[in-house]
Amino acid sequence: MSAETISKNTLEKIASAKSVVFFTGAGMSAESGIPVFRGKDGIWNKLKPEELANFDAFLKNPDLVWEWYNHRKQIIHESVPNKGHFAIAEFEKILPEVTVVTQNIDNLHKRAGSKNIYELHGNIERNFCIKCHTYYNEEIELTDKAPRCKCGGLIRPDVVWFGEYLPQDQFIASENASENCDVFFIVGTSAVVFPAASLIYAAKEKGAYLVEINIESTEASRIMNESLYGRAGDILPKILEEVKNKLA
Ligand code: BJW
Repeated sequence: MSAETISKNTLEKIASAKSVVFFTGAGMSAESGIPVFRGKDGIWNKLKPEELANFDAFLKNPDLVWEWYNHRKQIIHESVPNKGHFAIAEFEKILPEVTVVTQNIDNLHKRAGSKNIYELHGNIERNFCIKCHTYYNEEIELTDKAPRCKCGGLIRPDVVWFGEYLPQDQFIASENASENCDVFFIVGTSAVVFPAASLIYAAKEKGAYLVEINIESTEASRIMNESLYGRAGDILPKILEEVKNKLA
């Protein structure tokens, strides 16, 4: 269905929901100028994930991986939340319980004002030493070379690379929210990376109403109750407006 027509049933489900989850991916931040991973303009078309987004790649070439994260950190620092992020933050004010479960590492939900956020793939603002696990946050300078900890160990960004476990507290809390929500939004994700994408199926299994917002269909589209095709920054404010009218 196009963004112009959000079904009456979907609006009613949202307006009467006790608990809503927004599960978000890179497409959520695309309109903020942060590139997505897959698809025609995706990062992985030009760069190989196996050379950059795994621990062995970091050990083999720490400076290259560090430089790539610095570059992305700069893009993220210069970006601001878009209308979609703000709409989700606003939903928190009008619905009883809203949880954001994000695969993004960019902090934009927080900067838009969302409070109840779980980060499945870490956060680019944090860094830690791979040897002694000391955390370094704002103190890290954006240098070309991978910095070293006082103990001599390499410092890496606190993000989840392929083959690494997700932060268990964030994943368990996300699973709990997904299994207990009435409406589960899937926004701007290709839904191909696991275990994050398993939350979509967990929510479905427990009877949540599933609404997808994406510019194109995804791996998970076939199990949606409603798919809204268009930009998250256009569709989310429209849904917010219509839900507000319904609740007024
Ligand atoms: C818009 C829009 C707009 C655009 N509006 N929409 C086979 C081989 C090897 C591994 C595996 C395998 N099978 C399964 C695995 C496991 C692997 C995995 O899932 N791989 C698959 C890709 C095959 N998973 C893992 O390794 C995970 N860990 C794990 O499984 O641990 C257990 C384990 C431990 C030890 C040994 C073995 C297993 C970890 C996954 C970590 C993912 N990390 C990354 C990088 C994070 C740091 C960084 O940013 O650099 O996370 S990869 C990347 O993908 C990033 C994202 O969070 C994640 C998901 O991508 P996302 O968000 O969906 O973005 P895109 O680009 O894919 O999609 C964007 C969407 O937006 C598109 O649909 C567009 O259409 C849409 N869009 N503009 C609305 N304006």
